[in-house]
Amino acid sequence: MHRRKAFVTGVSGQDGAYLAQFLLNKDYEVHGLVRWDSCMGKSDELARFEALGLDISRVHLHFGDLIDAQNITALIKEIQPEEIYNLAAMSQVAVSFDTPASAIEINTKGVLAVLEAVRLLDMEERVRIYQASSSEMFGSAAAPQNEETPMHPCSPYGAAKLAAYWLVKTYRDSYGIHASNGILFNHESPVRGEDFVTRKITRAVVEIEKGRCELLMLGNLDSVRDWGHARDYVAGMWAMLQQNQPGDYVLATGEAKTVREFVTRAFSHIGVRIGWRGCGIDEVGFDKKTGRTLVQVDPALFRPKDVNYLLGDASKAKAVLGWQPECYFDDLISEMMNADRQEYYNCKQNRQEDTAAFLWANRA
Ligand code: GDR
Repeated sequence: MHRRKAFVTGVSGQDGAYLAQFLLNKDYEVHGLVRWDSCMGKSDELARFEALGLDISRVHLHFGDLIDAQNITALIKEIQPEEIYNLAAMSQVAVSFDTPASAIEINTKGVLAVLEAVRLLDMEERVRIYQASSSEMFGSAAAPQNEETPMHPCSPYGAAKLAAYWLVKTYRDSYGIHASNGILFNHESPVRGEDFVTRKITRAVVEIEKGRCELLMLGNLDSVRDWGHARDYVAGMWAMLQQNQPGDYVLATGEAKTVREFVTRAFSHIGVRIGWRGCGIDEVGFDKKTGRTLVQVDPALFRPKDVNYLLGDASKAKAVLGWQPECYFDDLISEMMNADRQEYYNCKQNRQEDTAAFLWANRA
Protein backbone atom coordinates (compact mmCIF):
# COMPACT_ATOMS: atom_id res chain seq x y z
CA MET A 1 0.00 0.00 0.00
CA HIS A 2 1.22 3.51 -0.86
CA ARG A 3 2.41 5.44 2.17
CA ARG A 4 1.99 9.16 1.92
CA LYS A 5 5.23 11.11 2.15
CA ALA A 6 5.68 14.30 4.12
CA PHE A 7 8.73 16.54 4.17
CA VAL A 8 9.08 18.62 7.35
CA THR A 9 11.61 21.45 7.52
CA GLY A 10 12.58 22.29 11.08
CA VAL A 11 11.79 18.76 12.20
CA SER A 12 14.09 19.06 15.22
CA GLY A 13 12.08 21.93 16.72
CA GLN A 14 9.15 21.66 19.11
CA ASP A 15 6.50 21.67 16.37
CA GLY A 16 8.60 19.46 14.10
CA ALA A 17 8.87 16.76 16.74
CA TYR A 18 5.13 16.83 17.54
CA LEU A 19 4.25 16.87 13.84
CA ALA A 20 6.58 13.96 13.05
CA GLN A 21 4.92 11.98 15.83
CA PHE A 22 1.45 12.91 14.55
CA LEU A 23 2.26 11.94 10.94
CA LEU A 24 3.94 8.68 11.91
CA ASN A 25 0.80 7.76 13.85
CA LYS A 26 -1.06 8.27 10.57
CA ASP A 27 1.44 5.97 8.85
CA TYR A 28 3.15 8.67 6.77
CA GLU A 29 6.69 8.24 5.56
CA VAL A 30 8.23 11.23 7.31
CA HIS A 31 11.27 13.04 5.94
CA GLY A 32 12.83 15.79 7.98
CA LEU A 33 15.26 18.57 7.17
CA VAL A 34 17.87 19.22 9.83
CA ARG A 35 20.74 21.65 9.86
CA TRP A 36 24.02 19.88 10.49
CA ASP A 37 24.44 21.64 13.84
CA SER A 38 20.97 20.64 15.12
CA CYS A 39 22.17 17.32 16.39
CA MET A 40 25.71 17.94 17.44
CA GLY A 41 27.11 17.74 20.93
CA LYS A 42 25.31 18.62 24.11
CA SER A 43 22.56 20.80 22.73
CA ASP A 44 21.29 17.81 20.78
CA GLU A 45 17.97 19.14 19.55
CA LEU A 46 16.92 15.73 18.35
CA ALA A 47 16.56 14.95 22.06
CA ARG A 48 13.02 16.29 21.62
CA PHE A 49 12.12 13.11 19.75
CA GLU A 50 13.29 11.07 22.68
CA ALA A 51 11.34 13.24 25.11
CA LEU A 52 8.17 12.52 23.11
CA GLY A 53 8.95 8.79 23.05
CA LEU A 54 9.54 8.91 19.31
CA ASP A 55 11.94 6.46 17.71
CA ILE A 56 14.22 8.68 15.66
CA SER A 57 15.07 5.88 13.25
CA ARG A 58 11.49 6.11 11.96
CA VAL A 59 12.17 9.59 10.54
CA HIS A 60 14.27 9.94 7.39
CA LEU A 61 16.64 12.77 8.24
CA HIS A 62 18.20 14.90 5.52
CA PHE A 63 20.96 17.31 6.33
CA GLY A 64 20.57 20.62 4.58
CA ASP A 65 19.67 24.24 4.96
CA LEU A 66 16.49 26.07 4.09
CA ILE A 67 18.40 29.11 2.88
CA ASP A 68 20.21 27.02 0.27
CA ALA A 69 17.64 26.99 -2.54
CA GLN A 70 19.50 24.44 -4.68
CA ASN A 71 19.76 22.12 -1.71
CA ILE A 72 16.00 22.40 -1.03
CA THR A 73 15.14 21.84 -4.69
CA ALA A 74 17.35 18.75 -4.86
CA LEU A 75 15.80 17.32 -1.69
CA ILE A 76 12.22 17.88 -2.83
CA LYS A 77 13.10 16.27 -6.17
CA GLU A 78 14.63 13.27 -4.41
CA ILE A 79 11.91 12.79 -1.77
CA GLN A 80 8.88 13.53 -3.98
CA PRO A 81 6.68 14.42 -1.01
CA GLU A 82 2.92 14.87 -1.23
CA GLU A 83 2.96 17.29 1.69
CA ILE A 84 5.58 19.83 2.74
CA TYR A 85 5.45 21.49 6.15
CA ASN A 86 7.74 24.51 6.29
CA LEU A 87 8.43 24.90 10.01
CA ALA A 88 12.11 25.86 9.89
CA ALA A 89 12.57 29.42 11.09
CA MET A 90 14.48 31.87 13.15
CA SER A 91 11.79 31.78 15.80
CA GLN A 92 12.98 34.10 18.58
CA VAL A 93 11.27 37.44 18.13
CA ALA A 94 13.67 39.27 20.47
CA VAL A 95 16.72 37.96 18.60
CA SER A 96 15.32 39.22 15.30
CA PHE A 97 15.98 42.80 16.49
CA ASP A 98 19.70 41.96 16.71
CA THR A 99 19.85 39.88 13.53
CA PRO A 100 17.14 41.29 11.26
CA ALA A 101 18.88 40.20 8.06
CA SER A 102 18.92 36.58 9.28
CA ALA A 103 15.21 36.84 10.03
CA ILE A 104 14.53 37.82 6.43
CA GLU A 105 17.00 35.29 5.08
CA ILE A 106 15.47 32.32 6.88
CA ASN A 107 11.86 33.29 7.52
CA THR A 108 11.14 34.89 4.14
CA LYS A 109 13.60 33.48 1.65
CA GLY A 110 13.24 30.02 3.18
CA VAL A 111 9.64 29.61 2.10
CA LEU A 112 10.49 31.18 -1.24
CA ALA A 113 13.00 28.37 -1.78
CA VAL A 114 10.27 25.79 -1.13
CA LEU A 115 7.69 27.51 -3.37
CA GLU A 116 10.17 28.00 -6.21
CA ALA A 117 11.34 24.39 -5.95
CA VAL A 118 7.78 23.14 -6.34
CA ARG A 119 7.21 25.44 -9.30
CA LEU A 120 10.49 24.67 -11.07
CA LEU A 121 10.04 20.92 -10.56
CA ASP A 122 6.53 21.14 -12.05
CA MET A 123 5.09 19.68 -8.86
CA GLU A 124 2.28 22.23 -8.47
CA GLU A 125 -0.41 19.58 -8.94
CA ARG A 126 1.18 16.93 -6.77
CA VAL A 127 2.27 18.67 -3.59
CA ARG A 128 0.58 20.61 -0.81
CA ILE A 129 2.47 23.14 1.28
CA TYR A 130 1.96 24.31 4.85
CA GLN A 131 3.64 27.55 5.86
CA ALA A 132 4.22 28.32 9.54
CA SER A 133 2.86 31.85 9.69
CA SER A 134 2.55 33.58 13.02
CA SER A 135 0.31 35.74 15.19
CA GLU A 136 3.33 38.09 15.42
CA MET A 137 2.22 39.31 11.97
CA PHE A 138 -0.77 41.00 13.65
CA GLY A 139 1.59 43.05 15.82
CA SER A 140 -0.25 46.08 17.13
CA ALA A 141 -3.62 45.23 15.48
CA ALA A 142 -6.58 45.32 17.86
CA ALA A 143 -7.66 42.05 19.48
CA PRO A 144 -9.23 39.58 18.93
CA GLN A 145 -7.36 38.84 15.71
CA ASN A 146 -8.61 36.59 12.92
CA GLU A 147 -7.91 36.02 9.22
CA GLU A 148 -9.57 39.35 8.30
CA THR A 149 -7.59 41.49 10.77
CA PRO A 150 -5.18 43.98 9.14
CA MET A 151 -1.59 43.12 10.01
CA HIS A 152 0.86 45.54 11.64
CA PRO A 153 3.99 43.61 12.64
CA CYS A 154 6.22 45.11 15.34
CA SER A 155 9.49 43.26 14.81
CA PRO A 156 11.84 42.13 12.03
CA TYR A 157 10.55 38.64 12.81
CA GLY A 158 6.94 39.68 12.27
CA ALA A 159 7.78 41.59 9.10
CA ALA A 160 9.72 38.62 7.69
CA LYS A 161 6.83 36.25 8.46
CA LEU A 162 4.36 38.65 6.87
CA ALA A 163 6.41 38.76 3.66
CA ALA A 164 6.49 34.95 3.66
CA TYR A 165 2.72 34.86 4.19
CA TRP A 166 2.24 37.05 1.13
CA LEU A 167 4.60 34.92 -0.95
CA VAL A 168 2.47 31.88 -0.11
CA LYS A 169 -0.71 33.72 -1.15
CA THR A 170 0.97 34.98 -4.32
CA TYR A 171 2.19 31.53 -5.40
CA ARG A 172 -1.21 30.08 -4.59
CA ASP A 173 -3.01 32.66 -6.72
CA SER A 174 -0.44 32.81 -9.54
CA TYR A 175 0.44 29.15 -10.01
CA GLY A 176 -2.44 27.28 -8.38
CA ILE A 177 -0.19 25.73 -5.75
CA HIS A 178 -2.06 24.19 -2.80
CA ALA A 179 -0.26 26.32 -0.21
CA SER A 180 -1.79 27.31 3.12
CA ASN A 181 -0.80 29.67 5.91
CA GLY A 182 -1.35 28.52 9.48
CA ILE A 183 -1.48 31.72 11.53
CA LEU A 184 -0.58 30.15 14.82
CA PHE A 185 -0.78 31.92 18.13
CA ASN A 186 1.78 30.96 20.80
CA HIS A 187 1.92 27.24 21.37
CA GLU A 188 4.01 25.61 24.03
CA SER A 189 4.82 22.22 25.54
CA PRO A 190 7.31 20.46 27.79
CA VAL A 191 9.79 20.43 24.88
CA ARG A 192 9.57 24.19 24.31
CA GLY A 193 12.96 25.94 24.19
CA GLU A 194 13.96 27.72 27.37
CA ASP A 195 14.48 30.95 25.47
CA PHE A 196 10.68 31.35 25.28
CA VAL A 197 8.98 32.83 28.28
CA THR A 198 6.72 29.90 29.25
CA ARG A 199 9.46 27.31 29.51
CA LYS A 200 11.81 29.82 31.09
CA ILE A 201 9.20 30.29 33.80
CA THR A 202 8.37 26.62 34.42
CA ARG A 203 12.08 25.70 34.55
CA ALA A 204 12.87 28.54 36.93
CA VAL A 205 9.96 27.73 39.25
CA VAL A 206 11.21 24.16 39.59
CA GLU A 207 14.76 25.38 40.20
CA ILE A 208 13.48 27.76 42.88
CA GLU A 209 11.43 24.95 44.45
CA LYS A 210 14.56 22.78 44.65
CA GLY A 211 16.65 25.62 46.07
CA ARG A 212 18.97 25.79 43.07
CA CYS A 213 17.91 29.28 42.01
CA GLU A 214 16.90 32.38 43.96
CA LEU A 215 15.07 34.60 41.50
CA LEU A 216 13.18 34.54 38.24
CA MET A 217 14.11 37.56 36.09
CA LEU A 218 11.63 38.61 33.43
CA GLY A 219 10.92 41.45 31.01
CA ASN A 220 7.45 42.64 30.05
CA LEU A 221 5.01 41.15 32.60
CA ASP A 222 1.99 42.95 31.09
CA SER A 223 2.31 41.26 27.74
CA VAL A 224 -0.82 39.31 26.85
CA ARG A 225 -0.63 36.08 24.87
CA ASP A 226 -3.00 33.34 23.77
CA TRP A 227 -1.14 30.18 24.81
CA GLY A 228 -2.09 26.74 23.50
CA HIS A 229 -0.43 23.32 23.31
CA ALA A 230 1.81 22.46 20.31
CA ARG A 231 0.29 18.96 20.19
CA ASP A 232 -3.12 20.42 19.31
CA TYR A 233 -1.68 22.84 16.77
CA VAL A 234 0.14 20.25 14.63
CA ALA A 235 -3.22 18.49 14.15
CA GLY A 236 -4.52 21.79 12.74
CA MET A 237 -1.55 22.07 10.35
CA TRP A 238 -2.33 18.64 8.95
CA ALA A 239 -6.06 19.39 8.68
CA MET A 240 -5.28 22.44 6.48
CA LEU A 241 -3.53 20.24 3.93
CA GLN A 242 -6.43 17.77 3.81
CA GLN A 243 -8.83 20.41 2.45
CA ASN A 244 -9.71 20.45 -1.23
CA GLN A 245 -8.86 24.13 -1.35
CA PRO A 246 -5.86 25.83 0.26
CA GLY A 247 -6.49 28.68 2.70
CA ASP A 248 -5.28 30.70 5.65
CA TYR A 249 -6.33 29.77 9.16
CA VAL A 250 -5.85 31.17 12.65
CA LEU A 251 -5.19 28.54 15.33
CA ALA A 252 -5.65 29.82 18.88
CA THR A 253 -7.38 29.00 22.17
CA GLY A 254 -9.32 32.25 22.53
CA GLU A 255 -7.94 32.76 26.07
CA ALA A 256 -5.89 35.89 26.80
CA LYS A 257 -3.43 35.78 29.72
CA THR A 258 -0.58 38.00 30.86
CA VAL A 259 2.96 36.81 31.50
CA ARG A 260 2.26 37.72 35.14
CA GLU A 261 -0.71 35.33 35.23
CA PHE A 262 1.47 32.58 33.77
CA VAL A 263 4.00 33.10 36.57
CA THR A 264 1.30 33.11 39.26
CA ARG A 265 -0.19 29.89 37.94
CA ALA A 266 3.19 28.13 37.63
CA PHE A 267 4.07 28.95 41.25
CA SER A 268 0.63 27.85 42.44
CA HIS A 269 1.45 24.43 40.94
CA ILE A 270 4.13 24.03 43.64
CA GLY A 271 1.88 25.45 46.36
CA VAL A 272 3.35 28.97 46.41
CA ARG A 273 0.89 31.87 46.31
CA ILE A 274 2.45 34.84 44.56
CA GLY A 275 1.60 38.45 45.37
CA TRP A 276 2.65 41.42 43.21
CA ARG A 277 3.73 44.89 44.27
CA GLY A 278 5.32 47.90 42.59
CA CYS A 279 5.01 48.70 38.93
CA GLY A 280 7.07 48.88 35.76
CA ILE A 281 10.67 47.83 36.23
CA ASP A 282 10.20 48.01 40.02
CA GLU A 283 7.47 45.38 40.12
CA VAL A 284 8.25 42.26 42.11
CA GLY A 285 6.49 38.97 42.70
CA PHE A 286 6.74 37.64 46.25
CA ASP A 287 5.72 34.58 48.25
CA LYS A 288 2.60 35.68 50.15
CA LYS A 289 3.42 33.31 52.99
CA THR A 290 7.08 34.20 53.61
CA GLY A 291 7.34 37.62 51.96
CA ARG A 292 10.39 36.42 50.00
CA THR A 293 10.89 38.06 46.60
CA LEU A 294 10.83 35.45 43.85
CA VAL A 295 10.33 37.45 40.65
CA GLN A 296 11.99 40.66 39.47
CA VAL A 297 11.99 42.69 36.30
CA ASP A 298 15.15 43.09 34.24
CA PRO A 299 14.93 46.03 31.79
CA ALA A 300 17.46 44.26 29.56
CA LEU A 301 14.77 41.67 28.78
CA PHE A 302 12.41 44.21 27.22
CA ARG A 303 12.25 44.34 23.42
CA PRO A 304 12.72 47.56 21.46
CA LYS A 305 9.04 47.14 20.59
CA ASP A 306 6.75 44.42 21.89
CA VAL A 307 3.44 43.06 20.73
CA ASN A 308 1.29 43.77 23.74
CA TYR A 309 -1.98 41.96 23.20
CA LEU A 310 -2.53 38.83 21.14
CA LEU A 311 -5.82 36.97 21.37
CA GLY A 312 -6.87 34.69 18.55
CA ASP A 313 -10.28 34.02 17.09
CA ALA A 314 -10.10 30.53 15.55
CA SER A 315 -13.76 30.36 14.45
CA LYS A 316 -12.80 29.71 10.82
CA ALA A 317 -10.61 26.72 11.75
CA LYS A 318 -13.42 25.36 13.88
CA ALA A 319 -16.04 25.80 11.16
CA VAL A 320 -13.99 24.61 8.16
CA LEU A 321 -11.42 22.21 9.61
CA GLY A 322 -13.43 21.03 12.60
CA TRP A 323 -10.36 21.98 14.66
CA GLN A 324 -10.39 23.11 18.24
CA PRO A 325 -7.83 22.84 21.01
CA GLU A 326 -8.07 20.23 23.73
CA CYS A 327 -5.55 21.79 26.09
CA TYR A 328 -5.99 25.22 27.67
CA PHE A 329 -3.92 27.50 29.93
CA ASP A 330 -4.17 25.70 33.30
CA ASP A 331 -3.64 22.21 31.90
CA LEU A 332 -0.79 23.41 29.69
CA ILE A 333 1.06 24.83 32.69
CA SER A 334 0.39 21.71 34.78
CA GLU A 335 1.81 19.49 32.03
CA MET A 336 4.90 21.69 31.62
CA MET A 337 5.46 21.92 35.38
CA ASN A 338 5.07 18.16 35.87
CA ALA A 339 7.51 17.49 33.04
CA ASP A 340 10.09 19.95 34.39
CA ARG A 341 9.81 18.47 37.87
CA GLN A 342 10.28 14.99 36.41
CA GLU A 343 13.23 16.14 34.34
CA TYR A 344 14.81 17.69 37.42
CA TYR A 345 14.32 14.40 39.26
CA ASN A 346 15.82 12.41 36.35
CA CYS A 347 18.84 14.73 36.21
CA LYS A 348 19.29 14.35 39.93
CA GLN A 349 19.17 10.58 39.54
CA ASN A 350 21.78 10.86 36.77
CA ARG A 351 23.93 13.08 38.96
CA GLN A 352 23.70 10.51 41.76
CA GLU A 353 24.55 7.72 39.34
CA ASP A 354 27.50 9.76 38.01
CA THR A 355 28.71 10.26 41.56
CA ALA A 356 28.27 6.58 42.33
CA ALA A 357 30.14 5.65 39.15
CA PHE A 358 32.91 8.11 40.04
CA LEU A 359 33.22 6.73 43.56
CA TRP A 360 33.22 3.18 42.27
CA ALA A 361 35.88 3.98 39.64
CA ASN A 362 38.04 5.74 42.21
CA ARG A 363 37.55 3.33 45.09
CA ALA A 364 40.56 2.68 47.23
P1 GDR B 1 6.74 35.39 21.38
O1 GDR B 1 7.18 34.36 22.52
O2 GDR B 1 7.69 36.50 21.21
O3 GDR B 1 5.30 35.76 21.66
O4 GDR B 1 6.82 34.49 20.06
P2 GDR B 1 8.05 34.59 23.83
O5 GDR B 1 7.73 33.44 24.72
O6 GDR B 1 9.50 34.81 23.52
O7 GDR B 1 7.50 35.96 24.46
C1 GDR B 1 6.17 36.11 24.90
C2 GDR B 1 6.03 37.42 25.66
O8 GDR B 1 6.70 37.31 26.91
C3 GDR B 1 7.44 38.51 27.13
N1 GDR B 1 8.56 38.25 28.06
C4 GDR B 1 9.61 37.46 27.80
N2 GDR B 1 9.92 36.71 26.72
C5 GDR B 1 11.06 35.97 26.77
N3 GDR B 1 11.38 35.17 25.73
N4 GDR B 1 11.90 35.99 27.86
C6 GDR B 1 11.64 36.75 28.97
O9 GDR B 1 12.40 36.76 29.93
C7 GDR B 1 10.42 37.52 28.94
N5 GDR B 1 9.83 38.34 29.84
C8 GDR B 1 8.69 38.77 29.29
C9 GDR B 1 7.89 38.93 25.74
O10 GDR B 1 8.29 40.30 25.73
C10 GDR B 1 6.63 38.63 24.95
O11 GDR B 1 5.76 39.72 25.02
C11 GDR B 1 6.50 33.12 20.04
C12 GDR B 1 7.52 32.43 19.14
O12 GDR B 1 7.33 31.03 19.21
C13 GDR B 1 7.36 32.87 17.71
O13 GDR B 1 8.26 32.14 16.87
C14 GDR B 1 5.91 32.61 17.27
O14 GDR B 1 5.71 33.01 15.95
C15 GDR B 1 4.95 33.33 18.21
O15 GDR B 1 5.18 32.91 19.55
C16 GDR B 1 3.50 33.04 17.88
